[in-house]
Amino acid sequence: MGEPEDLRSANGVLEAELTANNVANPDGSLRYCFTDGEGRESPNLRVRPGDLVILHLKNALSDLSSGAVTSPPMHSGMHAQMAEGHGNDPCNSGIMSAVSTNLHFHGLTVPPVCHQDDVLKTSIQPGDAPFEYRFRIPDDEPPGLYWYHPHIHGFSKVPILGGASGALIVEGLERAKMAAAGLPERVFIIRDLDLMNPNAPPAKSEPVVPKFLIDRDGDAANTGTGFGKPAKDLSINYVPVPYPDYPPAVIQMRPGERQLWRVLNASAITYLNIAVLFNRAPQPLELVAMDGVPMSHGDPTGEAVDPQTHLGLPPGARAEFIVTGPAEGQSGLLVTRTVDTGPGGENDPNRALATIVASKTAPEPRSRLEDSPQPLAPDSKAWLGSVAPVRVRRLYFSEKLAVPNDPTSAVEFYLTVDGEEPKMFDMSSGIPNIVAQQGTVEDWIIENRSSELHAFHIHQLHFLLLDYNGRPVNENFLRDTVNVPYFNGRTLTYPSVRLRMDFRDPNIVGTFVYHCHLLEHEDKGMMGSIRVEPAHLEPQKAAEIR
Ligand SMILES: [Cu+2]
Repeated sequence: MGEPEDLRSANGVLEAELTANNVANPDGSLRYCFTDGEGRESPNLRVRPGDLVILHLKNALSDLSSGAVTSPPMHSGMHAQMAEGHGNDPCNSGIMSAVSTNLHFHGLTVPPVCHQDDVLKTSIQPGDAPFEYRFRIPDDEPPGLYWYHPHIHGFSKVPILGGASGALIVEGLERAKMAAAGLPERVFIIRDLDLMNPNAPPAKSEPVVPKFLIDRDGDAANTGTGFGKPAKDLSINYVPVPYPDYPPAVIQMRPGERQLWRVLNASAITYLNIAVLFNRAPQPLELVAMDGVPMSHGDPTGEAVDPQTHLGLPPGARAEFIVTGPAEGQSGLLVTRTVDTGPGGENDPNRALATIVASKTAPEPRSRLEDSPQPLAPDSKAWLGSVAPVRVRRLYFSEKLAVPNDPTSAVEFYLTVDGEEPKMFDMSSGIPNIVAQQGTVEDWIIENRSSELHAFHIHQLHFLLLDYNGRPVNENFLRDTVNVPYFNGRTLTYPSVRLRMDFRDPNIVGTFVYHCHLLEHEDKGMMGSIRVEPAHLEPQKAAEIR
């Protein structure tokens, strides 16, 4: 199995062309991809803190929706914007359609402004001149795995499902975690795609054959058994591992070799729970970083790695961990274990992703971490867990039928600030749902009032998971995406997570979004916006001028 090719910064600059392409296969499946000037597919963008990133993004998308003859559906705010004469300014066009594109740099703490990391207004149309992204990787960006993907609200699921995503690696993880020094590294991008064999019965080897049901999104519903037809197929580095037999990809390693694996869940809707098995026994995965941030980053108490036997990764999440290869002659398996998405969720069954084959002649990985790195200076900011929040906010996920008495009507998805009326996110609204102040820290309690799992993600910053379902979790790492457990209808309170949100970074002043990272939920309204005001404004003043 191949790995994405590397585009590395040189002399402090990474400059590349990226073209958004799509194609409809004869079987009707849609494939999306970013290619660089040399035709490399979804390359790894490798940068260092302080580097300048310049990307020339060209939109070469065509409208693949069946029977499309006229212009694609356009965002409701478009006409008003056009009337104001914004025309085709990609920074303010207001056009968000199936053929629009842009880039979001998931996890990076770069400013939420056009040409950097804005998704509220930035939209590039086919025929537009190449659009320039130009931003600096902050000097204090934690080293680790980030990623890029388009983020056109209402149209994010199809391109991601089609493969439009790639890794962005901030080098220097070994400077924060000496355990990784000198190790060869691998990048594994797991994506989901529409089922290649949707009508096939489950493999005979499955111990149970659950009844096939459809959830409210129209996907294969959670069977609660760990088996049966998945909602989506998975691929690893674009090698599909399709239902029903899940023919695994192949990962070659030298016997007993230690490697750093960087795993990204770039799925549109599929939750992963990654494990490595030798002879069916789970192996320790020495967790080094989550969501692009090294374990105990900024926490002076910890250098040790965290041994886990499985790693839950909602769509959008990343894990970087050290794997020790099988002995010669022994074979291993990279699998995802089943994820209980709730009675309203989709089916994410147990399945293999790749066999791990140990051989003395396995090719060495292309990249290797530095042998004797300069240790990273400790984070100058206090550990998030020890900073007092200035306030507590409550938000909740919920779902509702568009026509309450009609079970066949569309489902609307909401992410609401408690006390407000649940509404699908409105791109044309200039009023943020939340106003916060730079320099502060807040606690957000996020409830799930629906019967399916959701994945909370916020742009531009990381948070600390404090409580999961009311219980303290004592995590020594940060996340930018987290599962919010489903409501089973039997508890007196709704399930929730408590997150400590970090607004201390001066880079993140401006307006940006938070949303469910199941993209069909985001597309159907499960999103909100937050404006972070500069520190010199009193919060009350900030609210008045919004
Ligand atoms: Cu969701």
